Amino acid sequence: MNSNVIRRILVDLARSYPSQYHQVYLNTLQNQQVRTLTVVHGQIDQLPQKVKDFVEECVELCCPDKLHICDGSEEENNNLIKVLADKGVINQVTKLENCWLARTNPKDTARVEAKTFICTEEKHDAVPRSKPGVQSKLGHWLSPDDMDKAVAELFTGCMKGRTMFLLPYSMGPIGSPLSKIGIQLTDSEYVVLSMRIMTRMGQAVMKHLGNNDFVKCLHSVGTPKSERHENPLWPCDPERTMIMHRPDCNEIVSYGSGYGGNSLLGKKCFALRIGSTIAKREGWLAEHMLISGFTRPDGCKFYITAAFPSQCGKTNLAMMTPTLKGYKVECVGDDIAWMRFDKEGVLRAINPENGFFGVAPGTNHESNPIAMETVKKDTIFTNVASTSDGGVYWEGLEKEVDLTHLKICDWLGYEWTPGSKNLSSHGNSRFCSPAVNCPILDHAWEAPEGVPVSAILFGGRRPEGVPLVYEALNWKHGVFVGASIRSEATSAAEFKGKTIMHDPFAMRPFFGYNFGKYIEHWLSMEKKSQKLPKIFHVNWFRKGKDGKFLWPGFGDNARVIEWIMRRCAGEDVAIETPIGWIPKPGTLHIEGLNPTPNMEELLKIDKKFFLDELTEIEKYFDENLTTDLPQAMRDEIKAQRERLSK
Ligand code: GTP
Ligand code: SPV
Ligand code: MN
Repeated sequence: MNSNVIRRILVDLARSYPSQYHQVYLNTLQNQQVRTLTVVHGQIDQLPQKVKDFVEECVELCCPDKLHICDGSEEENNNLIKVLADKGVINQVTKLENCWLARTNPKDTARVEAKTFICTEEKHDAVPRSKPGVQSKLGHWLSPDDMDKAVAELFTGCMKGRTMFLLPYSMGPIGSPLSKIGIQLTDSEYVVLSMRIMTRMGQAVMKHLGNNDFVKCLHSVGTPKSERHENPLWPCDPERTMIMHRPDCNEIVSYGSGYGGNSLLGKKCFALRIGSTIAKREGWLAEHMLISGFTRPDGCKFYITAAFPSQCGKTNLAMMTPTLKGYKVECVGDDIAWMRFDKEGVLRAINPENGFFGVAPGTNHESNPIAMETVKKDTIFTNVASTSDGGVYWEGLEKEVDLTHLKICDWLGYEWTPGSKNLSSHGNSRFCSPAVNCPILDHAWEAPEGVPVSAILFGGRRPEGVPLVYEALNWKHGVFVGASIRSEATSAAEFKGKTIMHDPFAMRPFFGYNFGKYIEHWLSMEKKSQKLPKIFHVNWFRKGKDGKFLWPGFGDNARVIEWIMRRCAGEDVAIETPIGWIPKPGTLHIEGLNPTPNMEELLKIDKKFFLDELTEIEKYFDENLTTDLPQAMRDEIKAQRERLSK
């Protein structure tokens, strides 16, 4: 985004459409020249030249009244907390230590996939060639001209009356050869507080940056066309929200939302969308995956990574408390993995994040005691309910909160009574906690070289047909398994209902480039010099005829991981089926489970179901990828069909 280009577009727009609306642009432009900017914190002259240029360009565009250069200190953090608390944007959760609750504008509660764009000169660098007449479901493309226009329209003067914050942040430990630096400009204090938890943010990063390049991130909660607002405490512009990425110049521009992945630009925008394009160029992988270590009673430790779509169990698996005696789980990360093969050909993973932005509903001392411990201090809760004794509440805490004696105030701020037809908390309500709060954080979680990966898991919410676990036949088949992930829609994005959606590699909302090329990139990992992890597919969400989950899940998922570890160790505990290897009867440890799960049903492979599944996947590929689908995937479909038809 070049300010001269934007200036030119603005003037052109204003000339061609002499409406009042565009007159505003001209006025803004003129005003800009006489505006002064007050730097309220930090010194602009001490910024590296490239950072200074970036800030000046964005100040000129957005016209903030003030500039605050963040140092990341506790003092700065406390001051910002006070500002937000005084305004009433956040409230203290007095029962916990230094914890806060934010209630957002009800129109700004989740990622908006339909308004997320990848901008490239060539359309098909960003999105696959779909069938004529089919709108690609694998990302949205924007031309550089359209992006410049959008930026000019949306951002001109959008920070008037506000403070612009400059946040230097590192994805990955500061200084690690695998880490990358971003500079985010934002007009939201809430975003500053959250980014300080989710990334390594502050002065140390700026020092380390020097005059090197960085990912440029511009964010504004926006100014709605009509200044009227349902919730003045949470300004946003839902009608005009746009999240734009320019991989060729490492730029992210996000307008109109202050929530989660839309506004904490280090996470999905940088670590996945821009990250995946950098990874493609440099020969590594940026994935929507948890990373955790499993230790057996004999001391043998394996690290796994797992890609499940949003709200499908990554955080819970990453920090689970195993119900199998003598097993230990340690957490490296719960959402994003950057992985590359080292000189010895071992795949190594780092977690580029510094905190957890986890789903609140469903979290309790039984399902995830480690998360409950993690959120006890220094946490920002968003869109959960509050209790009259200064605590928090959400669906799943029924047995832990005294609902008969306490008053509950729901996520919208209204009094809430148990049994009410409305939920107390938004389905995508979250906790934002520093990683260091996690009592089972792995000792190597910040190791600059990353941890060695033995197995890669894929999975999703599949109420029907898909077994509890199966192992891919080989790497190529595993890539096909990843490309074929389907899962029930959740409230992490704007989709309503529980339709089964395609979510290849759990990355559908996060691809930074053409998914066909992404598959090729995965296939290219198969080299003699590289030891490939085994690939598995898991499904904790299969339901019985009564509509209940057949598998207890959570800590009992350790039983499935235990089987996976045995496969990684080369044990003969599997039988081959047309879709892959499943546990030999009796090899998956279910002892002690009450009631005994219906393993026959959980591991059942219905050929008809999988033939239909294959037809659906082939149709999806044909419609959405056409010629961009690598031949290897067609070969996998053919081979799987043959195996199923025998
Ligand atoms: P994102 O942060 O959106 O990427 O989600 P995630 O993949 O980390 O999902 P998370 O672990 O937060 O789980 C999402 C929801 O699924 C929560 O309500 C959990 O309680 C529920 N869940 C997680 N694991 C299991 C499981 O093993 N069984 C069942 N039945 N539910 C689970
Ligand atoms: C997800 O939706 O996968 C998340 C939450 O992890 S957000 O950061 O909002 O993308
Ligand atoms: Mn996620």
